[in-house]
Amino acid sequence: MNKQVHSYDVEAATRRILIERGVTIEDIADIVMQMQKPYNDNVMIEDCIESVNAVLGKREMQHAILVGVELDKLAEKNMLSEPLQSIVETDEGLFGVDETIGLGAVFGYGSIAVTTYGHLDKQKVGIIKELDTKEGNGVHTFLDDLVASVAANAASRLAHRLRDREEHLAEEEIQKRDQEERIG
Ligand SMILES: [Ca+2]
Repeated sequence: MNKQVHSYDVEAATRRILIERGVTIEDIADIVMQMQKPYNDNVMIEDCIESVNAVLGKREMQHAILVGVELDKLAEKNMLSEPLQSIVETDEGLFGVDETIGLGAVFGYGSIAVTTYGHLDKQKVGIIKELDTKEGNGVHTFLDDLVASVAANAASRLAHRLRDREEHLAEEEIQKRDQEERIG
């Protein structure tokens, strides 16, 4: 029988891999802040951090990060087969699988997540830009899109939560909705 991996281990590995690749929760929260500020002047960095943490608790997001970053790491070590090695290593212009993996993980958080992801993909805000331009400093072909995906999900989640709060939904109801979001 195959060994079942505990979800705590998967989440811990996801968090570890982000730190290992130079991306902190705060880096992602800063992007969320920039995305939400124009729509909600009262948004606090703590809200953004909380939202990023919640998104990282989602299995679909964890799996996307683990797959994408693994490919970045293998490319860095020259361990992919050609021609994929060269394509990933050079972040070849027409290679879109990195964007597709990031996009695939934003559907669970609704249309705001999808449009925010598209915006981040074009504008490359904050750490995303740093990763995108980190020439000669490792391969981050997948990581920039995955960070955009986490940030877009966290921004969408936060937008909905802020509205729930405005409408004075009971904290219990907000928590319940959150648990349901986690499935997927
Ligand atoms: Ca990319």
